[in-house]
Amino acid sequence: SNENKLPDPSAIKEEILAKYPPKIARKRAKSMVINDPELDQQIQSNVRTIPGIITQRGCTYAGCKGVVLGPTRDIVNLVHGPIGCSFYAWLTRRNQTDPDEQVEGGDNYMNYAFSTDMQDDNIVFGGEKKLAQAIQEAYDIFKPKAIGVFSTCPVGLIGDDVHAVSREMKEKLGDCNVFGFSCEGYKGVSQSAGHHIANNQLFRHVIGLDDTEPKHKYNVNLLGEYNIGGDGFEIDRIFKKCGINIICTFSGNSTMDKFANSHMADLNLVMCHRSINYMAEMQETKFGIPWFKVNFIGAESTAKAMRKIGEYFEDDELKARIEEVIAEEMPSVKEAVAKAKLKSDGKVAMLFVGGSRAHHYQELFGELGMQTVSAGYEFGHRDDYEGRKVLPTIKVDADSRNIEEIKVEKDETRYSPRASEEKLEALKEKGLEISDYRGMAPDMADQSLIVDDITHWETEKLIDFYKPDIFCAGIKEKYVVQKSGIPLKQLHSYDYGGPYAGFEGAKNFYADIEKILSTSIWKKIKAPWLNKETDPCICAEY
Ligand code: CFM
Ligand code: HCA
Repeated sequence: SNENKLPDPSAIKEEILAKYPPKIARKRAKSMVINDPELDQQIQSNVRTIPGIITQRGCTYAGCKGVVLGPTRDIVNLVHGPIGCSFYAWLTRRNQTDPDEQVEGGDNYMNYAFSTDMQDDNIVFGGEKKLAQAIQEAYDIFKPKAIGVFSTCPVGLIGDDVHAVSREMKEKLGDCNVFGFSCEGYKGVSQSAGHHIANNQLFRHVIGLDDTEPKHKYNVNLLGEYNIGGDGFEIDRIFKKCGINIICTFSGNSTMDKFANSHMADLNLVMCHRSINYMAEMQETKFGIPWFKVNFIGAESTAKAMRKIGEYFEDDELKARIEEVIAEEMPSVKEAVAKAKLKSDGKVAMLFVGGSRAHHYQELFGELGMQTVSAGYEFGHRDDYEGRKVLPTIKVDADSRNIEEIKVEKDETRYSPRASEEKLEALKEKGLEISDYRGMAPDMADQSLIVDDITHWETEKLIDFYKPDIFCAGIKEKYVVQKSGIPLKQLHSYDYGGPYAGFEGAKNFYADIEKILSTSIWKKIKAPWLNKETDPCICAEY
């Protein structure tokens, strides 16, 4: 939290709500919380967006196909649906990969857009035959290790059984792991349902297939890191330097083989909790792999995460190495931040992104001396705002309605002896609570405004109120915000920059924010919709 006193947003909150019909105002009021870190506040989240209101959200298919499975290079991700669903998910997320990592010229299908290209007659007569043909065709051309089949909205509406077709084709092809995802776009209330479906199917069809003992001393998985703009590469660099082996990252720069062997890890590190907590929980239950939350966004958070890992392994040599690495990396970070701070110190930011970055990036802005006055997730759940303490009370998650809960049982043959009850108790005593993390709210200042699933109307009004020096969101928000005079930094794609994770990433971020804050170009712009002469559609009320 920050000592700077923030303006009281209650009046602007009332003004925003006054524009809505009463029923909608009552609903939106619960998703807008004036933060008081002292109070046990609740925020409404993970509920259906009100029809007719425009927000930032995407769909279940995006969360499953694009987010979780998108960054895996050697699986053919075949979209069963109309071509648009595949086209608009084609290389838009900037997840990077290194096909030469294990063997030179290794398989990489990420550049392709695979689709069954559903047509009207498939909607009327069914598309299962076409799907089987497409799987066969992809197999004949690429001979991939695996093919994932992703359902789009029409698949659910007409009832094509992607799982039955996948099973049949897996049997027919013999050496290719074919499995389907019931990730129809309309399921759940946002991308979040898609994460859950992806986690379940990966766990069911891939995790645990390869029991090879890792050769390294310290073996971890990094969960919820997608290698956007090369973030995962920078984290890999730091881990290598410290002598820690990442068996598998879920799912940045991942391969099917890495997934299959990931249950042999000693520890799971969870970066984006929202998208991958299901995997952490299931691996903990079945294989006894403990997990804790880490954040590699921010140099200080990176150092903190590495130290926590050192503590976990209880090895003095490792701890000393981690300290050495931090000492090597920090001086240039400090130099970079001091330079950027000349521009950034005391400035304010607003962050409205996804399900974790609106929290994680507050660390980086904090290092720059900038305060986040208002923030929110697109599709976070209450635990992402409030911390894990709320988990037992959120059983009625709106998005779990259509998701098959998979029953996970302890696997005695593989259960990690490293995760004994005593070990977990000992860690707790050291203040290293396993499976514990803080949400966004306790880390934000008194009177900051937290808004879930923010609408365009709310965005406009809040920009007017706070007049932030920078607004962080995605591509759909970017140009509207900039035309209203405020620079927008994309925290999804990084505006084609990055990496921003780890030590090198922090330096990149400082420099990019410094550049943005050094220009006054956006203030010189007059939004076209404010010009009555040139905009014929102007609303009288504006
Ligand atoms: Fe996790 Fe992500 Fe995010 Fe996310 Fe996303 Fe993303 Fe995001 Mo875009 S997995 S919740 S569904 S950190 S794609 S890499 S940037 S909205 S904040
Ligand atoms: C998604 C992907 C997205 C979109 C980003 C944006 C991403 O939600 O389907 O709106 O700019 O990070 O690529 O979140």
